[in-house]
Amino acid sequence: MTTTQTPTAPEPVHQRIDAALHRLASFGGDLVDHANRIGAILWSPPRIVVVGRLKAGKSTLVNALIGAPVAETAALEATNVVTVYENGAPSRADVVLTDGSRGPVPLSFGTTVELGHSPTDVAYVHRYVPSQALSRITLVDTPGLATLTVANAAATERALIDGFEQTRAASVDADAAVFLFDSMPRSDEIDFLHRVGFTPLNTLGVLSRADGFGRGVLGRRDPIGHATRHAAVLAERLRDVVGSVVPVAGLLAQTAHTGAFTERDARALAALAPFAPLELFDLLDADDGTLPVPREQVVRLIDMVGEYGLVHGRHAATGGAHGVNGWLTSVSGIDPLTAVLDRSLRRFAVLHRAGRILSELDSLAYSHPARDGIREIVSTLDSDPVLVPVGLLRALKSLLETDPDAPAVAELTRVLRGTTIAACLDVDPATPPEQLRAVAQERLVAVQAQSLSTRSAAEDVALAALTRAYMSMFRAGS
Ligand SMILES: Nc1nc2c(ncn2[C@@H]2O[C@H](COP(=O)(O)OP(=O)(O)OP(=O)(O)O)[C@@H](O)[C@H]2O)c(=O)[nH]1
Ligand SMILES: [Mg+2]
Repeated sequence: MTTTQTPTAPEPVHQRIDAALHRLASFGGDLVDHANRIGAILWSPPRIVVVGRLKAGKSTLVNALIGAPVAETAALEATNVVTVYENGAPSRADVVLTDGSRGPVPLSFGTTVELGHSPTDVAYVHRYVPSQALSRITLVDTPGLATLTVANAAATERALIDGFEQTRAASVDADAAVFLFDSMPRSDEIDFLHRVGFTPLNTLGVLSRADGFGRGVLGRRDPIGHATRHAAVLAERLRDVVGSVVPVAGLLAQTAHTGAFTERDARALAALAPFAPLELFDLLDADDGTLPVPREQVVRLIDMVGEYGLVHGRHAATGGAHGVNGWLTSVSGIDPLTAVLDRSLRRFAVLHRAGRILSELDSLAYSHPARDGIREIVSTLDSDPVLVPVGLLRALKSLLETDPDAPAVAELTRVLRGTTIAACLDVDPATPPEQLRAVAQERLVAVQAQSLSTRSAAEDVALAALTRAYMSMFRAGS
């Protein structure tokens, strides 16, 4: 490992686990099936779940990310079942019931799922959509959390808890979360995230509906600029919950990415250019025929680009639908969001998935008649320096569950976040390799000293994982 390489790159992690699965399959018998089943988990894209309050804009954001209007967002239609959107052709849907059974369900009008079951019997709907965007991640849309809809929260929780044995088949196995809120999240929403086992490393905050933030488009401050500054404040306040907070106007991104905006819409928007913003809304309210385009057309524009787009998108409309789509994309914040999803969130999602697979192997090593051979495979993986970050993340998760105030929490988080050895050690990026070695050795000694008086089994595991991490950093410099 050199200082320029990331110690948490996922691809070598995949290769190591794949090699271990080949060894597992070589034992023959039912272990071939186990290896295939676990291999399918390994090679499928990580699952990112979108959670948040009722009407926070979750389904709209899912559509924007997929680039097709597949998730229901009608103002009166709340999402009432967890829905997994996975890349696949032809477009189709399965329903997975709470007893783990699964069967195909028809799609009406090409997108709406005909459940044929009461939502309380449904664990989740599995939608296959041909989509380039879904080839790297699978997205999971969830019913909104709200104190008034306990059933919704229960449905989401039931599908997210990574249950073993009896609930495994009915769990969506999420690896990371996008947490949407349009103001400060409530404590019950935060509790929910902790309960389903997400850490700030695999949770990204989204300040949604940024186009209407504060007093909206008619306010003194630009809502998106205001939302951007507020996102930085929220990121600081929510640092125990999310890794960062990105402001996003999902509606604007959805319109731009789904091709909903036509040339006719662009002409109508351009025709509204002569009016001052306030005058525009007054004329719309008065509905006295003074507007140069029919009222329904203006209402359609607001449905697609919001009041913000109506006011500020007019200048872009002279460039036609293409001009408007480009402008919508740039102000929506979708590109920065996609970049974070693709880099940090996906990285931790992949590590999380790898951890899940190691747990599967652990339980096989415990229960299978060929346990000795399987234990050998597990111990080879456990001592592999490439899998160090997987062990760190597993240790962090269990420490957060049992002893969230333990000092190792901050240390594990820092080492996991680092993409270079210097960052993992929290030293100047220009630190020469021999000095990095010395710092790694100091940390190693400190961790070993702490190991003499631990408070819990989870802390023991955490310190062992840190020992392995510092050891591999120490060796990397030699
Ligand atoms: N102006 C504006 N409106 C938005 C934005 N995102 C969503 N909306 C609107 O908010 C309403 C709810 O959006 P959804 O995406 O259905 O919200 P949801 O969180 O999936 O709602 P539930 O599934 O019912 O919890 C819809 O009318 C959307 O058009 C946004 O970024 N800006
Ligand atoms: Mg929804």
